[in-house]
Amino acid sequence: MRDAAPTTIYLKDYTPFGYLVDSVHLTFDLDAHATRVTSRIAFRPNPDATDRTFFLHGEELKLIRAAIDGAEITPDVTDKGLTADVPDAPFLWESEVEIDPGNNTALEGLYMSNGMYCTQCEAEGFRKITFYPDRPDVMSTFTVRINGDLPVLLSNGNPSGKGEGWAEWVDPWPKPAYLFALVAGDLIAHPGQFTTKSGRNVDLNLWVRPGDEGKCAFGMEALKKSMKWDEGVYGREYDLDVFNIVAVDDFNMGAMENKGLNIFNSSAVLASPETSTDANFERIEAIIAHEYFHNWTGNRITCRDWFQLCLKEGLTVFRDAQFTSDMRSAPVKRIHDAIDLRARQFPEDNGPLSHPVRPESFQEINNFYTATVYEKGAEVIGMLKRLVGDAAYAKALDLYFERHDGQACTIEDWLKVFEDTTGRDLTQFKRWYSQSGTPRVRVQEDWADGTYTLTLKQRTDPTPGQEAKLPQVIPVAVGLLGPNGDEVRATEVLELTQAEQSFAFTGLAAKPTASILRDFSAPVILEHDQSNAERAFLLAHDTDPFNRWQAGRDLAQDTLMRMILQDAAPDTDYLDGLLTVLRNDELDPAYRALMLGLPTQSELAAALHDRGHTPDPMAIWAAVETLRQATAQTVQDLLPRLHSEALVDGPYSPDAEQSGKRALGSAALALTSRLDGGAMAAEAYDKANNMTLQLTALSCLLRARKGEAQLDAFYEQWQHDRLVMDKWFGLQVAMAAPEATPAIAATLTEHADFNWKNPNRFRAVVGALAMNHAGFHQPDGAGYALLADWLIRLDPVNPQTTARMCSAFQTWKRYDPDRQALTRAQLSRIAETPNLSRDTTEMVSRILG
Ligand code: 0A1
Ligand code: ZN
Repeated sequence: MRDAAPTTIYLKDYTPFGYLVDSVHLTFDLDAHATRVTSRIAFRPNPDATDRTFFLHGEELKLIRAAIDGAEITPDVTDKGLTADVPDAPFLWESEVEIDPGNNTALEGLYMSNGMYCTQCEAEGFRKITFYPDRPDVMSTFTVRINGDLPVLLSNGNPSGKGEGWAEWVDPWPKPAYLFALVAGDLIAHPGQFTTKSGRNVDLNLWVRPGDEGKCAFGMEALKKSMKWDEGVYGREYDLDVFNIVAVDDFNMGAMENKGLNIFNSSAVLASPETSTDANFERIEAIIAHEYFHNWTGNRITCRDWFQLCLKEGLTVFRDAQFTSDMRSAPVKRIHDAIDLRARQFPEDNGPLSHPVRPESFQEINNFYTATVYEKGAEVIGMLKRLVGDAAYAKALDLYFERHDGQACTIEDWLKVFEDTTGRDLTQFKRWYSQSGTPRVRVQEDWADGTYTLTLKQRTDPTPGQEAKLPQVIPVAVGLLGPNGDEVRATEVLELTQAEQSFAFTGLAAKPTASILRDFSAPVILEHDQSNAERAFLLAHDTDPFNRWQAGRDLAQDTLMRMILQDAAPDTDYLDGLLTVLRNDELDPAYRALMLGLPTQSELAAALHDRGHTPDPMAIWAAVETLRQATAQTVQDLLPRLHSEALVDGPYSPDAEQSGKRALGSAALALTSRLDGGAMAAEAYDKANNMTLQLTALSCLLRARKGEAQLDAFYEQWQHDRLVMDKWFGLQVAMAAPEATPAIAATLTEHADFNWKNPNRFRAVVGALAMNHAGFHQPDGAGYALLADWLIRLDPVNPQTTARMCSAFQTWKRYDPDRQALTRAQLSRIAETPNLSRDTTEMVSRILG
């Protein structure tokens, strides 16, 4: 049974643990339903702690034996852990427990996936393996012996011995328990080698299930590139003799940075041109880099407590974004990141789940692996770098690594290295970590006597638990363009620190057009009443690629809003601007493809709500369809040539150049399908020789309400490949007509291959339902009911994935009273489910508000 009142944990209550751990020795005797875990842990009193309560976390463990300094004891055990009387001096703790990995469907702790043992310990999974102070500030070296009748037995660190049915590993770097990992199974290695800049040879291995060998090469190359990049850009070298990556099919998240033994969701590492799209390749490269970069930002320097999660995640996302920008196109990456932030983080930050980048309380930490902690956390670092400059950023990071290596740190430690290297007072900047909500910056422009004055006003709406907001430091990158399109003022970063502040640009010959928030210099909502003529001017002339794209986006949003609210026709400024962009062969194809994108329907709903209107999902959907149709007609003559861009010569490569061309070609095919009813897409489907083209063609056909034969053929072709089958499931829901979406999703959940206990498959159908805006928000509430049914079913099996998917309901208060009532009923139904997990209970109660 659950606690009646779940406990809330507060940042302000932090106290260090009463004991330090000098070493951990673990022995695993693997068995599907009765694995024995024996621990020998050397504790000593912590001189920096006052509370000497000896409490070890432990959940779902069967205690067989416990001893202190060799003498057996009987500790007090509850469902949360144990307490015992211990000496006021160093002592050896021993315990033996039994666990049941074969029945662990929550995928936290030691569990099984397709006959393979694997672990997931972040954030608090180690306590499901053995009794331990399972908190990130307790760090120790680990020695692990695995006994098991399986060919491959892996753990953290370096191998220190192996024989028939056993292997031993020593991790010399002290680490918190959340970085512990063990993998055992019938796996095949894709090997590689890396020589570090100081000449250390590292054996790399990507371990996969038999049959997946052909999907390893790209991941291995991405790993080597990441290792090289971190040496070159951050001076960070790898620190063990081996680096292992394992692909598992059942995993709640993307991947995990366990020391020397990264574990990946197979969707985040396995790739081949036939089975993966360009977007998959790009994501895989970024995730491999992300996990690898954690070796320094997360592992060597870790978090004092889970409130500091952004210390490792914000920084590591920032680093992986830098890596992707260097490997691919920096403007394209920046635009993708802004799209993603607006799609995932803004709704979170402006709704009932809003929380600071560094939260101050939680019930279940797993609910705080959020877009705010990760992506806004990375944006905060980007702002800091912009404010102090590149050289000072590099110096501060050197100091961070030098000062804090081997420590469990806080945001205060992080900011202090910047204060110490730059002399800057970051007190106000720190509000980015403590204030939730997206700041809005309103722009006012004045022009007189050769002086252009920009007045910026900032405000942040109240968020749960934070009524009043203080001004934040907002770096606003601005450039000015003259009437002929020349840049008359190069980019300058204005520091907005007050609620309202004016900035004057003098000595101008004519009234300029301002390009504001260049490169998306801060994660804010810009409120700038520009005319469409000004937007079209920026779309044609802005030298900042981000804002040039943004100008097109603003035009698109403006026309969509007028189509929705006033039944207006599609705007010609937008359509003409687009035509000019598409005709311009000097522009990167990837960039032109981005220009063809529209704000998401959910974003439009938010924009309508912001302006005091109640969004009607069907009206939004209809406007987008009409605009797409008008776009197709306007650019019709260009489409055959643009589509042919996708058919690049030579062998497939997922690099930026080829994938950019395919993105443009695919966008052209999608528009063409609106004119020819899918004829060209059917041809493209037959000719497709990689998954990007195959899936694009299939999606165009489905959107044209065709493609039944191709859908069946796709199933026949790829039935054996679970990652491709996830696409087959997901695409049908994503492309469904709004009225048909809930029924199509429901039918797919009855398909023999719908293995709902696998998070990837569950997300492919149920997650896609929540992402199909007009389909999910059907007026009869069928979408809400179906999602709730499945969340209720999944919760006892996998609380973490259930809780994460509750966020589909977070925007419910934007919609009309009928939809609100329907949503509330479903949320209440979930909340009232007996024995609901702590994870889901917390999410639903926050969403209900
Ligand atoms: N630290 C990982 C993310 C992660 C978090 C929790 C997990 O299980 C509950 C798994 C992975 C990362 O940032 O990649
Ligand atoms: Zn991470």
